[in-house]
Amino acid sequence: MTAASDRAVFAVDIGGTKIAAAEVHGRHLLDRRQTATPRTGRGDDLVAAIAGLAPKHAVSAVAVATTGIVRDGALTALNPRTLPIENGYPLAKALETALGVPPLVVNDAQAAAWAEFTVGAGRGYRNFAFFTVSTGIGCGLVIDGRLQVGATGLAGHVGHTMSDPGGVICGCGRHGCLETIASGTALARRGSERLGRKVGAPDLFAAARQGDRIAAEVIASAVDALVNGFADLTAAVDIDCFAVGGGVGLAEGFIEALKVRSLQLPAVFQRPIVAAKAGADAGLLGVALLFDGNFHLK
Ligand code: BMX
Ligand code: ZN
Repeated sequence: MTAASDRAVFAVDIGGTKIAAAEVHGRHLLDRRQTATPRTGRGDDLVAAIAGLAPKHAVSAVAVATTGIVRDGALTALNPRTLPIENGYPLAKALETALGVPPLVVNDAQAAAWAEFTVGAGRGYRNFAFFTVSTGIGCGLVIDGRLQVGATGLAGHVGHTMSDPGGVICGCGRHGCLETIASGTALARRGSERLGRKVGAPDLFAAARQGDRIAAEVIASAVDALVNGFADLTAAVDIDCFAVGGGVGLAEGFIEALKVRSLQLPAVFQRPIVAAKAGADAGLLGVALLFDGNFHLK
């Protein structure tokens, strides 16, 4: 192993709306900056935006967390509504050309799960799941202490397991995915439909707090879908603890509602549900920690 932790890692987190970057020294983020994600559908525009965020001095280590499926350094959107991009865009290769060093590229939720597992809410567990409930629903799994990426990069994409067989079509092409019921985007869409006026997820939470029964029902169906998703995952791989983050996940009362609903499940499926701790920059930190740990993707 090199003395990787002695040097800064230029870490990048590509989301559907913004690209964040920082120089990560050990566990510390310095010079954090961000720019709007170019939603042109062209991977080269993402790379140009990242190059614009790079430090002026030469970088010796680059680590990238990104929404979407990462396979052999190539990026494909599972839900192209989140990030429009050509299938199999060679992100690692293009970044190496732009920045001069081969980067580590990992899915955003997988990277954030690693940060939570290493320094956040997942410390001390061996079988751990991190969920981000935000624009979409991302998930990263650590099983027996190892981050799961999967043979094709798909591991943890639990946002695209089925919650409602008769549900609406998802950007991934399946019907009734968890992401179509419980993501921030889904809450805004379902809330707007049911209330007959345009609302965002924060408006829906505010309405529910003020006693609006319909808003509360829409949120309750998201809570129900997520808790059942947790139970499915527990049945599949016996998770020890679920940490929940993201703008919706950390909305006031949401985790409490998940816990209350979870107590109605048969005891065998119940697991601790806790708030994520690594914060909004968990993706940046996690991918830098993976880099420092000489993490290799297949
Ligand atoms: C989508 C999918 C996942 C991602 C998740 C959370 C794409 C482009 N993204 O399910 O890879 O982890 O969203 O992403 O298919 P976020 O941007 O909402 O945090
Ligand atoms: Zn889907």
